[in-house]
Amino acid sequence: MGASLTTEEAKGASNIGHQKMVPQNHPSQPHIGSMGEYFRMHAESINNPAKFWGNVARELIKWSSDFDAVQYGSLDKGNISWFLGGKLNACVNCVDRHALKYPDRYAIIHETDDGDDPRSLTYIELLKQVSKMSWVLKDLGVRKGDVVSIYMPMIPEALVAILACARIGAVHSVIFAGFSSGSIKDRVVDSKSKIIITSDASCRGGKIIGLKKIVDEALADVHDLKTLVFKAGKIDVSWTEGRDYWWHEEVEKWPAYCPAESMDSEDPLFLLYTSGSTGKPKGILHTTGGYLVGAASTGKYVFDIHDNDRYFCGGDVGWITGHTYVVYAPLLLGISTVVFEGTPTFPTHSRYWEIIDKHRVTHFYVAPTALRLLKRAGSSPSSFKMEHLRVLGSVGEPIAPNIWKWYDEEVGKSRCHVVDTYWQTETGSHVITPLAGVTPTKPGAACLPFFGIDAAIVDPVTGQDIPEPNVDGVLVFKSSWPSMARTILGDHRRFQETYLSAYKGYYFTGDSASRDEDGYFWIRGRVDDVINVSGHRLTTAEIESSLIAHPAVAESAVVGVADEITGQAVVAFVSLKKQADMVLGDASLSHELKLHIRKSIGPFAAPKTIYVVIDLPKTRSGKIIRRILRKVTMGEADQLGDVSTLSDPSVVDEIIKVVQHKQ
Ligand code: 6R9
Repeated sequence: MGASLTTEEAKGASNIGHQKMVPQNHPSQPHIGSMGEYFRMHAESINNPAKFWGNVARELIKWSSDFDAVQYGSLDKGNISWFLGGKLNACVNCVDRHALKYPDRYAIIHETDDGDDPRSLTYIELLKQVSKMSWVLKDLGVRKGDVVSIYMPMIPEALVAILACARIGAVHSVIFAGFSSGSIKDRVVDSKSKIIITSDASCRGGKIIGLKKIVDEALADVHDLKTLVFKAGKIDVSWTEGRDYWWHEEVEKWPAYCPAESMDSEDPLFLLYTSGSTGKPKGILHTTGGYLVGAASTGKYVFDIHDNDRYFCGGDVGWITGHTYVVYAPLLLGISTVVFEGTPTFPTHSRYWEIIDKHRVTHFYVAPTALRLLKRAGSSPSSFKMEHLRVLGSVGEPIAPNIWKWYDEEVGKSRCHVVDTYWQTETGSHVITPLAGVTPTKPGAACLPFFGIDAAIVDPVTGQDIPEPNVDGVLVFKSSWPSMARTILGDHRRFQETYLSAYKGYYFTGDSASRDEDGYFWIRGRVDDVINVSGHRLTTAEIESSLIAHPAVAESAVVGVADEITGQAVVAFVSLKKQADMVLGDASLSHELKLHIRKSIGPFAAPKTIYVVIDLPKTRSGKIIRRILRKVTMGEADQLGDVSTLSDPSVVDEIIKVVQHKQ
């Protein structure tokens, strides 16, 4: 749509919503001067991607050898590549070029759980640490193209590990440190990792969690995999000689500079496992050139990052937000990124605001779930100055207008630009978003497509493009963009089926959205069985398969229901195997099943409620009708709709009784 807007329409857009004057402490004007310029640039990015992205890629990224062609392939064929023939190294782009220019600028500002003993790193220190780690990885047998798993807390060393992989051409696969040993095992086995980098423990919210112990459990029957362990010094760990190596002992052996591997633009940079529509997590693969161009260009234009900015993203490095916007975007642009090990509520509900003041943070980026939690807990950002803040970002789920306003007024003192950025693990970087200081915003809307995104709303059934204003449908993109994922590791067919075949020739986001009279996009939520809990992406299928693995469970069905704090919450229904029914009472069983999920997936996936029922509502062909469960859970048992396909309607009455009894 944006591509076809005329200049007149573009002018009209500047009367939309509210737009802030540039705050007085802004170092310079935004990179883009007007909405007209945004529309012109967007049109060029769609109509002449070779020219547009060729220029952006050469401006923001250092190539050791220029690319021959900007883009090749089509969504239809699933053979996308960008910047063909270009050679570069991601780590050189994030570290070396800045270490040469301003060695003493902070690259990483470390904030520990309790604020004591930070290990912040300047760009030159980061270069030294990354170089040493590169040597260590090579010495442990890691070669270009090998996969390295990283299971670490939010500490500077997690970034050192990531960048060292990039430096030697290894593919990093970060596993969120909240995942259980079973999830780690699935991921290291699927990715054929050579080594897993971890820490003895993590310290969050005043609690110590033994990460190495969880890794030990994961590797109990996985052979030929080494571990490299950073010593945070918090606890004793058990040790397997010949398999386990201490980080501090290994780095000491090596020089402070290691040459970087020259990589092809389309060489893999990283894998990140994400929940898909079946139980098995998918290893989403991103390549080097296009991903970096996406990260750097969104950093520059969406966040309007300028030299000397200090940027704080509260996301975890185990998710895509941490990859692109804790590590890559800020470091590619040579600014300082805050790495926060703790939680927003420890020791007080003011932890974020203290960090923002302490480090003179200019950009703050967080998920609405954290804002909801803090607002409800009575956190008072108004008692903090936060005078350097310019841009406030939101990510991961829709942000309700009242939370948007609280963010804007209380945190931003009505003088910051609020950007609600919509994107996915698969898109690599922002796709629908306002540009800070440029796009007039509307609370709750993700606004307009970023450069290169040819967004459309299609009819979910026919797949027909609905170009008119004021429409609802499914959000798709009509052409590829540099930072889109290239494949699912080992399963390109699944990649094509999931993203490229649902609506032929288009990229299918899996989200429904509407477009208003001004062409603004409002993201509504998933149309598949993905559940978004506190910005963590889960599927009904993965929780169901975990439940079924429990010896007492015969069948299970999981639904996502609205929750005031976490956005959505997991509610599970289980029916039991006959013997189990007699042994266990409901309360202890649902407690046990919650523990079981915590152990098999991770604590964040544990259902809020588990209902033990006699049977699940099914069609005559045996398909579970989750729609009915959702309605019953939401207290709408009187609006079940068409129940004629139910094989045994009395099951529903039983379920209603169980749910009402527990509520
Ligand atoms: C970055 C990230 C992707 C899913 C996505 C959508 C939801 C993300 C959003 C948003 C509304 C926003 N989502 N940002 N919904 N407004 N600004 O979260 O990636 O973990 O892969 O999740 O998150 O449903 O499809 P990921």
